[in-house]
Amino acid sequence: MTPKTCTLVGAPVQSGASQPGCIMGPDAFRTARLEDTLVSLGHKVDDRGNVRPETVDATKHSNPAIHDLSETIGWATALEQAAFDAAASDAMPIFLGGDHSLSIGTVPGVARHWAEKDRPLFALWLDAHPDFHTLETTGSGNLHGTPVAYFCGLGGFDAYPPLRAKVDPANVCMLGIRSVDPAENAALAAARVDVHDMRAIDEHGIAAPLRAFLDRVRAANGALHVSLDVDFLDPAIAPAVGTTVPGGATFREAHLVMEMLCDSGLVTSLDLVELNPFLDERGRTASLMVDLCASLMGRKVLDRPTRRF
Ligand code: NNH
Ligand code: MN
Ligand code: MN
Ligand code: MN
Repeated sequence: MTPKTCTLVGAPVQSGASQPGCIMGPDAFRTARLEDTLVSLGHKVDDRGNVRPETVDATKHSNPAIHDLSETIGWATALEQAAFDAAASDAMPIFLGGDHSLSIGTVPGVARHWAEKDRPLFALWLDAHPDFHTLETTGSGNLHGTPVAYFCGLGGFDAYPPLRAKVDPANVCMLGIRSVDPAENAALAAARVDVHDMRAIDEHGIAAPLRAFLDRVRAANGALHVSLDVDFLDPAIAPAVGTTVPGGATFREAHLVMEMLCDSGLVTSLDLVELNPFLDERGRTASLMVDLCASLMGRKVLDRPTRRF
């Protein structure tokens, strides 16, 4: 892989989740030696430290389940700008979460950058959940369940910052899905998002839908943002997440996704989200996430290409 500059942007957001702990995520990724790992693969690393949220006036919403709305908006506003700035060079931004509500800022920020370059942004959502609620439909009120519906430009987000660049829902691919709320199911179908649940992955493997998606990104000369939620992974290998769902991606399925993404050369930015170090076992989840990032950034078993059948 051609050497890159990786821009690390810490986003210790936890207002979008129900339990505290994601605030420690960026420090855990740094402790798990993310920077050294990237350097050992030949990349330069520019760690910009942690973003600080904007202060936002207290905001209320008619949905009584919603909590920490102003704090989450404050993060989204700061992260949209930080993501736009980080994408503005040739560097590859890597956002260190933080719960998944950080993508309310990071994805629109990188989308604004690519819109200026006249390239469509695609998003690969690796998650147990589609995170496709609006402020009206969320029943848990946990705003980490809303980023995709927001950045796809759905209605029902008057309280969030006005979207400056959206992602076409047809350019979103989801893999690993196994927990979908009824309102999300209806909205995903209406928006025609390319969703591959675990049942489809059991049946067809994970490589086929990913290859088809990457072909679409390449054909459109698109940029590609990857959002990796810890709960994409099976909880047996990745316990450090507040919302474990059984039946997730195996160790090899997850690495294969990252290896194929690396070979594609298409990935332009990455979120590493939902790591809750308070729930980890001797750092194994943080280390696995760093190893997956290494596979994405060029770590290989063999240094010559393996024959493809
Ligand atoms: N759909 C559920 C909700 O809105 C779960 C969202 N939780 C996540 N998403 N961890 O990735 O509360
Ligand atoms: Mn998520
Ligand atoms: Mn999830
Ligand atoms: Mn598909």
